[in-house]
Amino acid sequence: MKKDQASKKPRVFSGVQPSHDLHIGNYIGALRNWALKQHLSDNIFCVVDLHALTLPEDIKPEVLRENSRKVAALYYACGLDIETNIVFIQSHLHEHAEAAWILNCTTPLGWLQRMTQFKAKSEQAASIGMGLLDYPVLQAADILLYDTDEVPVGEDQRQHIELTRDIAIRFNNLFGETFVLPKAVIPEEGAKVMGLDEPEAKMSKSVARNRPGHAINLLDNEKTIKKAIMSAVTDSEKETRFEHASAGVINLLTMYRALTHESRDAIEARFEGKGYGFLKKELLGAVLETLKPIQSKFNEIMADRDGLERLLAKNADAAREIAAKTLSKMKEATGLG
Ligand code: ATP
Ligand code: LTN
Repeated sequence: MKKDQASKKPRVFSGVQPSHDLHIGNYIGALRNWALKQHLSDNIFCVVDLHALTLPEDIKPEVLRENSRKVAALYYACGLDIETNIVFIQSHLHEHAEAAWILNCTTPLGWLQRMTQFKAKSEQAASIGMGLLDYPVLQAADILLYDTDEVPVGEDQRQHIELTRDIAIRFNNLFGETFVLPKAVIPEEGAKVMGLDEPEAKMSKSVARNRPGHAINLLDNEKTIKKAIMSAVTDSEKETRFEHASAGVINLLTMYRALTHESRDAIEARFEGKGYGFLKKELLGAVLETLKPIQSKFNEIMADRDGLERLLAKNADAAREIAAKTLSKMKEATGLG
């Protein structure tokens, strides 16, 4: 479906699961980019707590509820303007689950069984609920309910956004033009930050929870961050270069570049012949400089809990106004309601 041509800025929608503490990979791959380009678009950012429930053994109810507020506060602390962005908690609206059910009925099972994230997570989980398989359909509902044009995410989400397009196309073919087709927006640098202790694997919240030194969490203190960076895996070479270095060294350089916005040439010149200890020290400085204002803004927002609750309730109303319209189109098209 074409949006009103005269209409305004592109609609941006994205979200993060409030499953565990957010890390620097979430920031570099997603949150930071939301803030950087916020003035160019009409933005909705969701704390996807229904998604966090797909591995229910992983998270206690009171922790999930508190994490949802913390993640919303972090969205703002990472630079989103409170006045111009809609930040809300997914489960505050019933429309997402309802739209997901309708899309479930038009999405072939095989499409979901092919998702690499489902395969990886189901291998690790002790027991697998239907929600884990259905996760990308709920994600498609999130995106499609808001006539989304762009979805800024890290590399690991590319497949889910492509699936969202397929789900939208199939629904449009079956029931008439209903959905805008969204596209993924993935950063050139830092779309896949790797684990500090295992640079062959993506830095991940669920891994970080059980492995100190895997990630740098956005709310970590200086001592913890220093320890994680100083013990990051590198190699026995001495070349501090983007090309032909080991995965660990490339990861540290990539984080450094993403945080400082310096060019590759400038970075290689700075670190030439200096050894990895120097690189780690400089990276530590860049990380602390980035996280300090984020942490203090976060603390400020969390100190006014009532204010935060009121803001989230107001934003849920604003989101509902948009989502309800699309859901009623879906119901109309399918003969429901
Ligand atoms: P989990 O381990 O619980 O799946 P996660 O660390 O993979 O969590 P998500 O909530 O799945 O984080 O992702 C939130 C956003 O951060 C998404 O846009 C995702 O693409 C991005 N992201 C996650 N991990 C990384 C990473 N290591 N590097 C860059 N971007 C990332
Ligand atoms: N699956 C995403 C989280 C997510 C999301 C969304 C991202 C749920 N719904 C809609 C973008 C748009 C993840 O990052 N793990």
